[in-house]
Amino acid sequence: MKVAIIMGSASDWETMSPAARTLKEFGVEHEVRVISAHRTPDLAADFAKNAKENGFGVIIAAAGGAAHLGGVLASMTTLPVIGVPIKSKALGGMDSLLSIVQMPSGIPVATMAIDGAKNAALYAIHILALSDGELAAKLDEFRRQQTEKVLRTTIEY
Ligand code: RP5
Repeated sequence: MKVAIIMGSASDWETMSPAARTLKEFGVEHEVRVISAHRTPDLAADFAKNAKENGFGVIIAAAGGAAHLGGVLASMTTLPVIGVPIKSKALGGMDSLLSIVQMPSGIPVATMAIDGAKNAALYAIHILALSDGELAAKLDEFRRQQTEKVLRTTIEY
């Protein structure tokens, strides 16, 4: 199953590229697209309604400001949607965070940290790994190496 990385604007790409990089490192097929809940609402609806039959298993939705993208996509699919609040110029991303996290009961969106692109990819991998043993083994190895790295860390002072 593929992962979709959907961004409200091309200006989100710099923040979101680590998500694509992480998926690539894990060998997870993915597509990156710009779809805006406000500027291209018809496209957003079309994408969400057809995402499952188009082979997607998880949708990552990144947006800043009035960040309704994840919620709008989630309202039209039962695929898991992971929201990434993008740091905004005016309010530092608090607007994005609150727009994504405060979903009405019944339409969940898993909300990452502000600019949390890498964790969004990892969370998507966690979901796919539930039904993919090879991916689950890669995730275990990633965790093992991450732990090793921390244990080897020394501070010079
Ligand atoms: C949101 O508005 C986008 O997700 C982006 O984070 C923000 C600014 O978009 P641009 O004005 O740079 O296109 O919709």
